[in-house]
Amino acid sequence: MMPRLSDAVLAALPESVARPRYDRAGIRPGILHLGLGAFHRAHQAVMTEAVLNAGARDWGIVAASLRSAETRDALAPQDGLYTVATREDEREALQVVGALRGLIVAPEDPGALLQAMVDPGIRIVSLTVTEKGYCHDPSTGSLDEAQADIRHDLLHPTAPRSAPGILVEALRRRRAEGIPPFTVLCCDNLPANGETVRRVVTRLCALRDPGLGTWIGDAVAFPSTMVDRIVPATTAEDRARIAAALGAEDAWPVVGEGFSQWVIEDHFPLGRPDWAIAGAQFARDVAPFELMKLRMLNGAHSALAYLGYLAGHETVAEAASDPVFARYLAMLWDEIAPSVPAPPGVVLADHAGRLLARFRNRALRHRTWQIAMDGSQKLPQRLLGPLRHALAEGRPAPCLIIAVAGWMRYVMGIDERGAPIDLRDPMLPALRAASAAGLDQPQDVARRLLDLTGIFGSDVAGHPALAVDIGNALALLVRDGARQALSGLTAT
Ligand code: CS2
Repeated sequence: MMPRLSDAVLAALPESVARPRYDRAGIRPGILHLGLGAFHRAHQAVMTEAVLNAGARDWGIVAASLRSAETRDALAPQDGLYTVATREDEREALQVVGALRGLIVAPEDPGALLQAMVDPGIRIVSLTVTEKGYCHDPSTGSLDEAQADIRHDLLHPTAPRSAPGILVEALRRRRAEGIPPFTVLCCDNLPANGETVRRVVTRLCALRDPGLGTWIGDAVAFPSTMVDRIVPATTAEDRARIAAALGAEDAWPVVGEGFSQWVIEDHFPLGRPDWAIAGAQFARDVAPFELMKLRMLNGAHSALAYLGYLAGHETVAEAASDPVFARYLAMLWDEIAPSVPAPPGVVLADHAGRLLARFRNRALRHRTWQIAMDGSQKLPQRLLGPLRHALAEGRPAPCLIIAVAGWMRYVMGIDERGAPIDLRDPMLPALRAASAAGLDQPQDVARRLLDLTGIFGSDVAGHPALAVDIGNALALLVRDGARQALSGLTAT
């Protein structure tokens, strides 16, 4: 029988597999991470591993899952070790990462998580809890005070469930114990992510205790970051292939592309790992990088996810290799680019070419369905921002409009062959109610979805010509299907 990956088998792994070059037992935790998903393990943890490999001793990671025990259950029997498989078409490189030095499942023991966050050795609390984890209103970026976990945390502030509630309580305890506050490092795809987290955290705190809210706003650093690496969900095939290559079973490896970028605002009052060793860039202003990432990459991803799913493309690589979709993508990027101030040294047309090559990486099975998830949280920064920009400049934006209509067609919940779509979205009840009129009434569905101000604000629905264009695009998608609609659009 194959052994399980663990410290004990590290030395016996094939030589081609990279592994920790330091004594794991000598590493002290300096980072507490909230949200132990594949993205963290393939991105920040890999960069931190490089710092540990270079000799740092006090930047180990304690990672907490805020919901399920699955990842902990997979990694705890492996001493926290896991494999990162970097895949580019035919090539695959394996690295076993040792940076995780503690695993916590918050719902099992909320006290243990808070206690770990109060440890003076922890100087950074980083987060990948996805867009919805910040409990904000996606159209304004303000705390959604009616959200269920936030209501819970206001009633039970010392036993919080939400990421903002956990940050507030941990910071409060540090202050009460005279321990300087950790730096809060958001690594999710939100616009102005540091500022957004500061806003929700200080608001939640002020609702609880105005004095504490002011202190958090003044004393805590919330640097912004731009994170980028395509990391699809791990498949059973990935697990089997990686186990065969390791000669050891890894219950939850992660798989990603070769490209990895991290741009970080350099504001860490208690210090930070030297992530530049791993290629991270430190910048005074992350905003241009972030805007480019959210609009050019994530915007195109979401457009491909909805329209590609409807056209029957299971993965991004399949969709981006379909000539109709490739033409559409090129036109979409031309519509988005004017809304993006290129960061220093970047030519947007070249950037789009590199994105297309990344999307076409056939070794990654990045499902359109996976990216389609949580659209209500993603649309504003990915597609509506560039759409507003085009409107303000009087530029036509048919590709952005059909992408928004593609999301609407998708949330109608029935695919082009009449099969149900497995919709995942925190606003699902509202989306279902708004699209109840169904496929026969696309104009009505479009109007009612545009009225969801949490997603669209009030300006989109209030713009009569735009609302009509979106309704017409939705009617076209219903009538002709996504591929034919794009074929017509890109032929003109
Ligand atoms: C994707 C992102 O699932 C999604 O919404 O668009 O996870 C994307 O793969 C990453 O942001 C790439 O850096």
